[in-house]
Amino acid sequence: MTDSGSRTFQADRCPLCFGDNQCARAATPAAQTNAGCETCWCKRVEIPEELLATLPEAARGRACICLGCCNAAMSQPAAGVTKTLDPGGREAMQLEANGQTVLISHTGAQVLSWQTDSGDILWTASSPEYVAGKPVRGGVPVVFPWFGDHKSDPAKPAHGFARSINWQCSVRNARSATFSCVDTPATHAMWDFAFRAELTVTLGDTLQIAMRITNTDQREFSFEQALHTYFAAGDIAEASVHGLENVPFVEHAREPEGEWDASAPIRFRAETDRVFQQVPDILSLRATTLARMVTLDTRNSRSTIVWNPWPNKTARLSQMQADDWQSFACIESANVGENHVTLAPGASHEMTLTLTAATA
Ligand code: TA6
Repeated sequence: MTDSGSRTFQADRCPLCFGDNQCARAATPAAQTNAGCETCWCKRVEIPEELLATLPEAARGRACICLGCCNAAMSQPAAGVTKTLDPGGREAMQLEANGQTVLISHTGAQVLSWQTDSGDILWTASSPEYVAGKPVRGGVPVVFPWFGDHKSDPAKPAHGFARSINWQCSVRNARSATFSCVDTPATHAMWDFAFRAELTVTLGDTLQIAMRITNTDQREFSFEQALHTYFAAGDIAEASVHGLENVPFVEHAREPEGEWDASAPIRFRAETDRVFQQVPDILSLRATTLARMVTLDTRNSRSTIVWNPWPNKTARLSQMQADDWQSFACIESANVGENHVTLAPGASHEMTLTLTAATA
């Protein structure tokens, strides 16, 4: 027996309301055969950690939280978790922890902002157009299952469909939320494979985004992916990207810089749209006019795209004011082209990006 506060813990009673937690058992089909809890409710991942932390040590994983308490916990998001709307009026989730805030839209599981004590590390267009189902220009659009224009059908959406569909969200706590989506008839019409995609955002001293793709089909499939991150750069003319010196790349810009030193950090002096392959895990963006250095630490990302549209391409893009190009740099953690990913049925692949912002 363990004394939990003013009352003694009993394994067959809810450790929170001390009610008879048969109602919890009654709610699980297997329990109707008196086989006891099918899965102990104290282990259910949806129950916020803060609530589980109130249980006596001996109760964790043993007692069943009664249905009433469980539902009460589920209906009240944990502290620091706010169900909200993104600026386009779509469902969004806001996590607040240790002085930082991250906003994630259910549309495309798109991280839209990461507010820190030195401001928003991410950039969003100055007049973003919020069209139902269309990605916002900015934040971290999720690119899947192809990068860029579709290789054979220009009618299919650039950068795939993942960033334009609604993802489901399950929140662990104020520090972590997982968004997920699976194939639908609409996705099969564009890419005829069964899959599950999960994006887990974790807020701590860093911002971590983990993108996990699982092949739930009977056939092997290949895909491209990217976390197409728009970073606030202050004045792009004073920004630089470090870590890609002497790394093989292909320049896709229509009006690129004439000559540059590939052995030096990247500076932006013209339209830049470089796809690097066999990239290192650690890169950084120095945003001098923001007195900021952002470090990108990736796992299982073998490609990086560095992009700024410069004025002429900006004029051809949606959701861009004429001078928006001056204030952002895209550094996209990816697996594209020769580094596309191939998964056997049942296999998964997880690419992670961990961002750290520091004063520089
Ligand atoms: O990542 C670089 C890029 O492929 C550019 O060529 C440009 O098209 C950019 O992505 C933005 O694409 P979007 O479809 O979001 O306008």
